[in-house]
Amino acid sequence: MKIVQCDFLAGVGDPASFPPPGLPEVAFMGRSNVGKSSLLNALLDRRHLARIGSTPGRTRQVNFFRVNGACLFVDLPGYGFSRVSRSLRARWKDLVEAYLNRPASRRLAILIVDARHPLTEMDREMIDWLQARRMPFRVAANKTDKLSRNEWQKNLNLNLQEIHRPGLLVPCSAHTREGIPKLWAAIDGMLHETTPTH
Ligand SMILES: Nc1nc2c(ncn2[C@@H]2O[C@H](COP(=O)(O)OP(=O)(O)OP(=O)(O)O)[C@@H](O)[C@H]2O)c(=O)[nH]1
Ligand SMILES: [Mg+2]
Repeated sequence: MKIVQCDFLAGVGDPASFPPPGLPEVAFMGRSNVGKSSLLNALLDRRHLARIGSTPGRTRQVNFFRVNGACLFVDLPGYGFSRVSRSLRARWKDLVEAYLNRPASRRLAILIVDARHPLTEMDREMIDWLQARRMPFRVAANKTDKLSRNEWQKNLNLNLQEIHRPGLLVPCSAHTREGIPKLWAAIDGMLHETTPTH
């Protein structure tokens, strides 16, 4: 898709305030600091649309961006950030679950994991959850620029084998833009429903 226009639609901290469902949605989810906002910006070729932080837990709301008037990109707050209170963690869970349970005409989830590490418990829970709900998704293994080819192959074989299925796992870098065309192919597939998205 050629991006002609994208803008911030809403930042929502309360499940009662989500925008009404209508347009297809691409949801960015994953551990805190893994690069969700950075990948969203890279896909849209905008540097500062979604706020990027060096402090984990930067995105605390569900942020909606309208793309070409054709779909919504949804930046979800990250999980697994250890230095937050239990009540904040519970709020996170309520908010993300409410978003995922919200009806959407069509939806693709992009679960972002760290290309350098094994999956976390929460990553696995997210995958199980997406599969149980039959929600189409991709796993974007981000920050590949921090690895040599050999190191990436090693982590892939050692730690990411369980999700290494053709089309599902997309090695990515928001910095070098590796994987961006593959993610776009998945998004376009969802939008046009010409190719299966799961
Ligand atoms: N080297 C490298 N750094 C990255 C990449 N993607 C993101 N980062 C860096 O990782 C840090 C976190 O990026 P964000 O995009 O804010 O991560 P996030 O997942 O949105 O974080 P939260 O909103 O806190 O959950 C920033 O310092 C980014 O510059 C990447 O592909 N390569
Ligand atoms: Mg973020």
